[in-house]
Amino acid sequence: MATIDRVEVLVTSPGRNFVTLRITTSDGVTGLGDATLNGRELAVASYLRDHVAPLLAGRDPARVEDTWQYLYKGAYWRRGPVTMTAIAAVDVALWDIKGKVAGLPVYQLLGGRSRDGVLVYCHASGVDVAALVDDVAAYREKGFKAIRAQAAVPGVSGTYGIRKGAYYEPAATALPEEQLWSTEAYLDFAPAYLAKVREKFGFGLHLLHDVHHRLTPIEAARFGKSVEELRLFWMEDPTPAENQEAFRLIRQHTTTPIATGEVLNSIWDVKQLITEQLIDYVRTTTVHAGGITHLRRIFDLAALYQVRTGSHGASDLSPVTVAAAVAVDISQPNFGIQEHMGHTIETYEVFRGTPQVTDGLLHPSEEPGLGIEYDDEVAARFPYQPRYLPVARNLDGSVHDW
Ligand code: CS2
Ligand code: MG
Repeated sequence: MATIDRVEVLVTSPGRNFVTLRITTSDGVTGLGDATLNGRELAVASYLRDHVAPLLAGRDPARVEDTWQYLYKGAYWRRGPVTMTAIAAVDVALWDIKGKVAGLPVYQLLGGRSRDGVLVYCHASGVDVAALVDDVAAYREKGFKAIRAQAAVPGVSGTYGIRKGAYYEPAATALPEEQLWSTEAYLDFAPAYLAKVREKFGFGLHLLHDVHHRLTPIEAARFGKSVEELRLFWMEDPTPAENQEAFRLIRQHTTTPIATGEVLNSIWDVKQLITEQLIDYVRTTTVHAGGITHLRRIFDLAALYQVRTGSHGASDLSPVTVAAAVAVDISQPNFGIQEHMGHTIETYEVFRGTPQVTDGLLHPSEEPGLGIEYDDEVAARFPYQPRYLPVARNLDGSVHDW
């Protein structure tokens, strides 16, 4: 029997920080898992290096489920982003190994294709409405069928989601940047610019919007009602996600579909949202919700309640997560949509083989495992850089949800 021989925690920053776990078996087979937690990267690196690697040595790499249970139940302390990201990295690396040993891409191990390709949505944004409309047009030209639209609220420096250069990278400063936020200004402005986008492009486009946890339930209800005629694909994170019950009030007031879950890490965190049908799309990911093993458990629960999947796919999730997401998405019956922001060219040089979008769809690699190779030499050119997400403050100086 092959055993786990080597466990390495790799940190690189080709445009942004990524933490990657590489497991090597006694037969020389390697597997990769993403362990990136934006702004708290080294906490997961330490969790893996100091507390997980010593437990993995000598174990059977084929025992994916048992290793998951061992790390989850065996820690005694459960859930939370740091723990679940660390467990996810091990889980995904073991699935990668299992695929390579079997000579099959991971999606084949998950039951094979349920669909021809994975529908993705990209991010259009603008410093004003005209710039947003131009950006949406440019993404349509590239073949995207689903587009998220965000415009800078006039006078509000802390508007979420506005790209400045070629890439949107909110974790851009060595200490958190403080930005101003006004809910009133946002609520007056956002429905109007979303209406402009609809007016310009019609209904033959899936239009999405991310509220980014900034509203109270009653404000979110008002927002959802005010955009009902625009038939959004979804409004995302209308209110902070940790209070599952809060979504009931939003639900009772609007038919605008609701997506949430990018910051949630386990089936327990989404149980009420799903079983009480308080949302339409669950946004948990392989990297922050315990790997392929646990994510499928969440998605299967969601299927029973007609909740579809819509996994987070921002640039702070590494190409290893893109590959793992596509493997799950292509096979999962209740798949809805996959977020895809893309990565810098340098990132693609570190993570060779990352799936690319064609005609608005992602396709899984046909290579055994996940199909990603980590280039140590290129990675070494980009050492870790402390980077933090911004912090939002209301106009009176109090801290708001970013
Ligand atoms: C976002 C993310 O992609 C999204 O929907 O909400 O950009 C999020 O802000 C980052 O992943 C935070 O690390
Ligand atoms: Mg989001």
